[in-house]
Formats: sequence, C-alpha cells, structure tokens
Amino acid sequence: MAKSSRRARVKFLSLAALAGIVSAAVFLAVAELVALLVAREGSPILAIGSFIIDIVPQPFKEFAIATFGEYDKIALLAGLGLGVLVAAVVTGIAQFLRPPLGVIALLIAGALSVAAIVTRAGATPLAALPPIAGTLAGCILLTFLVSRLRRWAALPATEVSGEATDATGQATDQASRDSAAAGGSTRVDRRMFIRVTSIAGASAVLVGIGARVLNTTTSSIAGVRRALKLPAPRSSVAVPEGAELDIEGISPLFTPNSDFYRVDTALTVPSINPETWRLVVDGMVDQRVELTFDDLVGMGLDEYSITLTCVSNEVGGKLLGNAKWLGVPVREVLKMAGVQSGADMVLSRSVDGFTASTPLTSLTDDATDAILAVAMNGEPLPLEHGFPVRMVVPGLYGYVSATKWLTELKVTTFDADEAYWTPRGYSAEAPIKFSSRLDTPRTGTAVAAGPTPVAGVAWAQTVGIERVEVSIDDGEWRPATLSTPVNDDTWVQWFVDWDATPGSHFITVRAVNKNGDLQIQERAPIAPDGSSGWQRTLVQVT
Ligand SMILES: Nc1nc2c(c(=O)[nH]1)N[C@H]1C(S)=C(S)[C@@H](COP(=O)(O)O)O[C@H]1N2
Ligand SMILES: [Mo]
Repeated sequence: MAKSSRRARVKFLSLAALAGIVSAAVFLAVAELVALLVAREGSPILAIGSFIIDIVPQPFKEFAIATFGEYDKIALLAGLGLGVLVAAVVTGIAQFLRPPLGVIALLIAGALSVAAIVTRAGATPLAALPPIAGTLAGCILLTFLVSRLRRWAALPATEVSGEATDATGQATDQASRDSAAAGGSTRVDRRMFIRVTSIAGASAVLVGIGARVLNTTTSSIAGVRRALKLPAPRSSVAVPEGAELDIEGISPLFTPNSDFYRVDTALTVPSINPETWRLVVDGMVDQRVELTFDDLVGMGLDEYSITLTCVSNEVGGKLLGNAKWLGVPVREVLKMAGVQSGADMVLSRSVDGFTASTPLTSLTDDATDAILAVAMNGEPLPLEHGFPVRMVVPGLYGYVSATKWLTELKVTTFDADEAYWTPRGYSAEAPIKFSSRLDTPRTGTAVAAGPTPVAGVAWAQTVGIERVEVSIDDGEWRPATLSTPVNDDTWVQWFVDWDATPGSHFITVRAVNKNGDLQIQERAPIAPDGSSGWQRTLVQVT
C-alpha cells in the first residue's frame, strides 16, 4: 500500500508543480500582453531584472561581467527564469497541500512586480496594470487547476474557504467531496485539469513570447532612427597617412559599431523618439535651458575621434573601442545656461535613471573635446549606444562621463550629488589609467615559428601615447613602431617584429604617455577606479 500511495503522491505533487508553472507562465504572458497594449515598460520580468541589476552587490556584478562578459544580461535573465521556475513549482505544491498558500505567493509576486515596475525611472502609473492583470489571471488559473487536482486526488477540501469558490463557481466543498466519491466526476476533474493545463500552458508560451518579441521589435524607434537625417557636419576627422597599420589580428583604428563593446545597466534598450526628446540643463545655472534634438544639432555638428574605455576593462581586456562621433561640445550648452560659481560637477542623467558624475572642468575646459554625441561612425547613434544623444568625454571612464540616452545635465557639486556607481563601490571621479594591449598573437592560438608581428593598441586619452615597449621572455624592452596618431584622444596601434622560436614565450607590453609617465606596473583590480598593470601573455610557438 505504502508504495502505490507514495507513487500517487509523487504524481499529484508533480501535477501540482505543473499547475504552478503554468499559472506562473499565464501570469507572465498576460502581463506581457497587457504591457504591449497599454504600457511597454510594464513587463514584470524586465522590471525585476532591472531591480536586481541595481541592487546586487558590486563583487557579484564584477563576477558576472568577468564570467559572462557581454552576455551578463542573458545570464541574468536565465537565472531569473530559473528562479521563477522554482518559485512556480513551490507555489503549485503549496496551493495543492495548503490552499490558498499558492495564491498568496502569487499575490506577493504580483505586489513585488508592481513595486519593481512603478519605481523605475520614467514609469507611468499605467505600468502597474500589466502585473496586476497578470496576477489576477495567474491566481484564477491556479485556484481552478489545483481545485480540480485536489478533487481528482480525492483530497478532502480543507477548512480553507478559498476552496469553496473556484473560478467557475461550479463546485462547493460539499459537492466536491460528493463528486470525488463518485468515480465519474474524478474522471471529469482529471480531464478538465489536463485540458486546461495544456491549453493554458501552450497559449501562455505563444502569447508571452509573441508579446515580448513584439514589444522589443516593434519599438518603432529603430525605424525612426533609420529615417533620421542629420545635418552635414562642419568638420570631419582628419585621418593622417599611416594612422592604420595593416597587420592581421590588430584592432581596427575605428571599431565598427557592430563590434563596439556595450556596457550598461539597461536590461532593455530605451526607446526615445528624437521628436519628443529634450535635454534639460538645470541645477546651479543662471537659467534653466531646455533643448530639442533640432535645437542641439542646429548648433552645428563637428566630428571627433575619441576612444571610449570602461572602468571594468581588465588588463588586456576588450571593454574599449574607438569611434568617430558627431556632436556638439558640452561647454557650449553649459554656456547657454550659465554655470554658477561653486559648482564642481555635472550629474548627467539617462532616461533609464542611470547617472554619471563628471568634474565640471572636464566639460568646460576648452582643450577637452567633451561632447553631446548624436552619431557614431557615420550613422545616428545605434539604439544600444545611446540614441538619440549621449555624452562622450575624452580621458574619463564611461561610468563617470559617457551617459547614454541622455536627458538631463544637472550642474551641482560632488558634495551634494552622487552618481549611480558611487554608492556601489566605484570612485566618484575616475580618469582613465592609460594602458596598452596586445592584440596579436593571442594566448591559445598556435603561432608558427619564424617572423611574427607582435601588435596591439595603446591609449592615453587627452595626453597621448609617446612610446610603447615590448619585452619577450622578460628580456630587454624593445620600442614598438607606432601608427601615426589621429589625435591624443584616440588610441594608437603599435607593433614590433619578432622572430618566434619554438617553445613557450612571455610577451609583455607597456606604454609611456606624452607626459613621460610609465604605465603603472602594479596590478590593481577594476574597482574602485580602474585596473592597472602590464599585460603579460604566454604564447606557444610550434
Ligand atoms: N544610460 C547609461 N549610460 C551609460 C551606462 C549605463 O549603464 N547607462 N554605462 C556607462 C559605462 S560604464 C560605459 S563604459 C559606457 C559604455 O558605452 P557603450 O556601451 O556605448 O560602449 O557607457 C556609459 N553610459
Ligand atoms: Mo564602464
């Protein structure tokens, strides 16, 4: 007896888990559908994902970036999906064993979703609707499915009254107990459970995925961007002869937009129509200034070549890139507002709530090309790189300067205001530590003995690279040949010829900037203000 009843118990608990999963799927699908129809920012999964991004401790975030690299968001969503799955299983089983515990769990999940959604920057009150609709649908389905399942299992209804009124209002405690006694009704309950579970499950998957895909792809902003015509720039970057070396495996002088690294806290790329975009300049200014996109580009566009670097770039890492940007100097916009004395920082804000603290002097200094950029490598900013307007400031890490989807410049002080990353373990101010990187040969790729170019890039934005040196197997430092620099804000390429001999070899690279400073040898982690150290790479020659 014990064996068969245990098997039956496992069967019903599994079915209860399934009911929980299907109810959770319906919860999410209904929410996605309503989000698509009334408030696109109302997706519970994305809001909770964004909430997690904002609250996870900094070492964990570093771990995620180190482990998953640019796939960190996919990893987060996968983890979140797994979490939802486990919670759904528990919910179904709880509702089966102790109704209405599962429903209560769903209500809590719904409340958390609403909280996560409405507290996001830029959320409208309407955005609460999708999770509310999803919660209702999930609760109704869970109540219905589990009540059928309990009668199928011929469990006596508990004292809990929620059981008496299921979704269809068909059965009461008494009726269910009676019908459970009659085997015919048990069959009906079973058929009903299986049918509703499969239909609800299948439609949830279809509707949910469909709505999510539509939500991201029909954001018509991609079309608006494609149709956008920017005025011709007044100037373009002069690329001198010899600026780009012809060496296989070296980083191209200008990083194609499709290869450009991406780092941000945005789980979905903000959709901003340039027609409705506004830049507000406020805070410690003589007059608040509000600019439209046309106002901004009407100030005249110039082209700049600036290498962007992420503070999370490890020694030898890939989190940097170089582009030609079209933009307007930030200082011109600040001048229109009139910066008041006493201010020492500009807090730039994105529509998604991200903020960066940039020292005022980096933005007002005539010698620094800090810009409000609208184009990247000859096209309007790609959506994921900040469309329609972002900041680009030479010499400062992205998190303190390169705000994408820019909407506000608040003139303020470091005392009065804090940016997104400051309370999360990173310095309020963070000039780029100049550095050099080996692009080729790479660790793990077989190098054939014989003449082999050793090549890479080096950057010292605002100062410029004076010299790059390479040492093989810790031997003497050999000066590398540099490409002709485009300007001091742009990385240079470098190479040395190497006669590779069979065996394993260490290649070490270091740079000297135009102030005569040697690249920092001492290793530092990326937090709080950027990595340092000389890249030392082991290569195998055969
Ligand atoms: N709105 C917003 N802007 C942002 C960020 C962000 O998380 N949100 N990240 C910053 C960081 S850390 C970097 S390194 C650069 C990266 O710019 P990219 O993604 O265009 O390469 O954007 C900066 N601007
Ligand atoms: Mo960054």
